[in-house]
Amino acid sequence: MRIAVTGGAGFIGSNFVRYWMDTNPTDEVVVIDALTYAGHLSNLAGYRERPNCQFVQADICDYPAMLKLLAGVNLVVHFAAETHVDRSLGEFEMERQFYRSNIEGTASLLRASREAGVGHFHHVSTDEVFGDLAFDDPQKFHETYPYNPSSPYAVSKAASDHVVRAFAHTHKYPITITNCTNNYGPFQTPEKLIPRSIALLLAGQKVKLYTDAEGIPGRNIRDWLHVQDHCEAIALVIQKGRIGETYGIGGEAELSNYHLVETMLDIMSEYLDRSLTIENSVEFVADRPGHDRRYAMDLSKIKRELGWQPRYSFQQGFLETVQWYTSPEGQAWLASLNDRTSDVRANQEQVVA
Ligand code: NAD
Ligand code: TDX
Repeated sequence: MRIAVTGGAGFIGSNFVRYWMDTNPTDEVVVIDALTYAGHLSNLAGYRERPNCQFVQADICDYPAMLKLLAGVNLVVHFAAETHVDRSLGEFEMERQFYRSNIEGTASLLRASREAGVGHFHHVSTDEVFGDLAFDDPQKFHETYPYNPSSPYAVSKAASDHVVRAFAHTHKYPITITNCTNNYGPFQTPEKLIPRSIALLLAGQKVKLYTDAEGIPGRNIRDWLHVQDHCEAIALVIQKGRIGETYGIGGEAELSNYHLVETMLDIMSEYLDRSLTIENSVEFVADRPGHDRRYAMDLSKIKRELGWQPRYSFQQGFLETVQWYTSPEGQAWLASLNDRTSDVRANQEQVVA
């Protein structure tokens, strides 16, 4: 089998390439990635060099290039996207890039896949398409929950889901879609909460905890899933899921950002051999505009149909993750990104308490 993975030099895409090559060692894998600020070839070290792996730097919006690359491919797994919410809230040139890559890019890739005769297209999406949940809402997001995206990033991913479904409907094209909650694990660009905070602590700086209008820091809740579990779930949906269906994926590990940072400080205190506390290591900073309160995914469908559930407990997965970023490998990886990874909020964050 020959598979193409878009966004395969990014965080989840690269973890997926390694997972797929480990579990399907005879498959040929074509990795397609534009290498934006979020794509790092070092994420694929040890895999990219193998004879059954081909890396191509290309933009998914480039239809002729996609058509050529997808010749002979059986399966497309589509991760490529602009993914950082804070960037989507920045300058219009940045916001526009979300619509271009995530919507136009998905549409162009779908057309090229069909034209090239690719037999299955898997679209990787997010639970942010559903908007947010109240802190005390007993209901979680599920596959038929109404779409209500609230940031340009979420809008672009919601639109991409619709593009995929409409294309499948119109052309009877075989697709599957997954909507997943927040991922964590190795090789995540240090703009997202977990790697950004670890990188700040390693540099002797303070974690920036977004603080709401009522002055409550770190109140927002996310449902955290280890990236390895996400990769396993995607592979299962591809191999055993029903064509045309959508599956929700999540970690069943809802945590406030405050609680997550406290746990991180405990683990990092041991590593740095000094007591890190909220008081000495965290700055409460102005909130993200329109900050979604809470995300959580109901896993009934994927459990019932495919027997999947996360393997990692948050405690174990998070400990291993912090250990990876503080390991020589993790620190070398972080150091190698310094010139390329722009932190959109750096030097702009207003301390509020
Ligand atoms: P990431 O930002 O780490 O990686 C994205 C990759 O896509 C990068 O390698 C980048 O170079 C590439 N890319 C961007 N635009 C491109 C283009 N026009 N053409 C080709 N390549 C392009 O993202 P991630 O966190 O690994 O997310 C991967 C996918 O999973 C995204 O579709 C995202 O919406 C989805 N997702 C992410 C999470 C999460 O918590 N990170 C959760 C649910 C779903
Ligand atoms: O420095 C920070 N301080 C802080 O308090 C950062 C970077 C974030 N936060 C808060 C905002 C969120 O409540 O932490 C939470 C997590 O923020 P992000 O890591 O930016 O993730 P989020 O906005 O929840 O979106 C993520 O999950 C869904 C991914 O970036 C998306 O690509 C994915 O679709």
